[in-house]
Amino acid sequence: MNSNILKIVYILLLVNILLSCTNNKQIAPPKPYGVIPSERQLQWHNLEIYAFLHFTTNTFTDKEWGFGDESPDVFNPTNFDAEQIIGTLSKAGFKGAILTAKHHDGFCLWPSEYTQHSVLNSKWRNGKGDVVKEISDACKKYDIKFGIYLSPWDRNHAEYGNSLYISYYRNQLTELMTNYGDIFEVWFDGANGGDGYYGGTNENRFIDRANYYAWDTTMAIVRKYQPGACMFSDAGPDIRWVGNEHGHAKDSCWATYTPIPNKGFTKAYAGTCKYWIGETGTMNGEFWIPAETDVSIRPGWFYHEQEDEKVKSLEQLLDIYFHSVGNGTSLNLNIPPDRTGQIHETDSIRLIEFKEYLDKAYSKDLLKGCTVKASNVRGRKYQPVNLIDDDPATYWATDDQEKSATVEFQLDEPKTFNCMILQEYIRLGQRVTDFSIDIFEDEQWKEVANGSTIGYKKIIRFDYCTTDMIRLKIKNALGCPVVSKIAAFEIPMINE
Ligand code: FUL
Repeated sequence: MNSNILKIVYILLLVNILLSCTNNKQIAPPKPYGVIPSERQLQWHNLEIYAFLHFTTNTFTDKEWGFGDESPDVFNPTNFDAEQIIGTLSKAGFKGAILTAKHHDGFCLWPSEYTQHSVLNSKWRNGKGDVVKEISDACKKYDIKFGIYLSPWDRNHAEYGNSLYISYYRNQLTELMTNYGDIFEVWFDGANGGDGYYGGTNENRFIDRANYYAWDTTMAIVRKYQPGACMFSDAGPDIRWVGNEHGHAKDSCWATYTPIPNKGFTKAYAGTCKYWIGETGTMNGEFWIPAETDVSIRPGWFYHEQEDEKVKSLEQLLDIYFHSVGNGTSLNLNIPPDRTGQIHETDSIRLIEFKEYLDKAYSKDLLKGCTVKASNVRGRKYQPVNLIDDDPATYWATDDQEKSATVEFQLDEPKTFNCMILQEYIRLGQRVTDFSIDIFEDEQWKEVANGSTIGYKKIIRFDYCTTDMIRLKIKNALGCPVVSKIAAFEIPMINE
């Protein structure tokens, strides 16, 4: 070997060593952008679909809001079966259930130590029953998370409006937080104060919404006994109301949120904030308070026989699903047990249809195994191939200064699809503000869909298209894009 060849070999070796050093250099992950979710919120995001169970004396009196003067005797389900209720939810793919332990009428579904106005004095199971216990036990059996709704407003209680009631409410909250195992969500309703029975006085009682519940102290009970539970109200602190009851979040939806108090209030609590902002949240908001979309499968929240014909159709449920889960919120779908104390057959059939549709829709991710390349990659650990693996802990990220970038997906053959799912790696905050999905057709890129936010999840639907090259174009983001998942599906048509 002459000396020139030797020199070239040495140089090549050196270049190789240098290159592998750069590749192996640990490049720091992006810094979190803005506020980020807590561990309990991350757990909650992953649930995506859970159920509301509205059940109380209203089920038997055919009301939506009981006045508070109902005799406990009216609560008498003929064949209460918690396992039928929770088993049905489990079969339908639901991950949690939130029970109205007490609605505005004040009747308690558990034998509370602090009142006689409960199952204790009902005919049901000769006063020995406990709906909260049976539902929470069934949740444990079916591995479904269990949540509690405890109405702050109580139209039965004689002391509602003064401080004695606040002690009562907190005692009840403590009972529920300590006697029924792990709770994943506690639901604080913003509907508070007005007319009621109030121990027989039958009057109007209005409360000082800003101070009456001393929410910070009341909520501390939940944090103390159930640190893993998320608290819901119009203003959080963990989950916000989506601001409507028809099941839609806005297409542009932020998990970040700055609750704005109503006029005359200095702080935003349940029932005291501009709740309609919940539909979009707040870009660059002060807190991470994602939205829950709550809506009923029937016109009312409680079961009414005359609504048996009005159970939402599969098309309606899917419309709700795509506008709630599809916009990064969780769906809390109310399925009210009927007078037997079970989920009505019509509702249960619909839930199974819903599950079957989603299973079919998501049965084949067309991006699996494709070749991926990005216009910018932060480093070896942040390759775009992370977008198509099944590991939610890996993600594609760009260099800090790159707020727009593209990723191309080369399929091995043309495929037809009409839906894509995108997910940001929200542990590092919500970032994307503008994106599109393009396909390569007739020798050029063509936009087939676009959106603004992605967040925990964005499900985007469009007309069927066929291609072997797809592009995700992040047009803008608040910080460098950090995206963990992208998938493409051919989903069955639905008539909305
Ligand atoms: C509202 C209540 O007044 C309804 O009865 C229902 O419980 C719904 C989920 O929240 O504010």
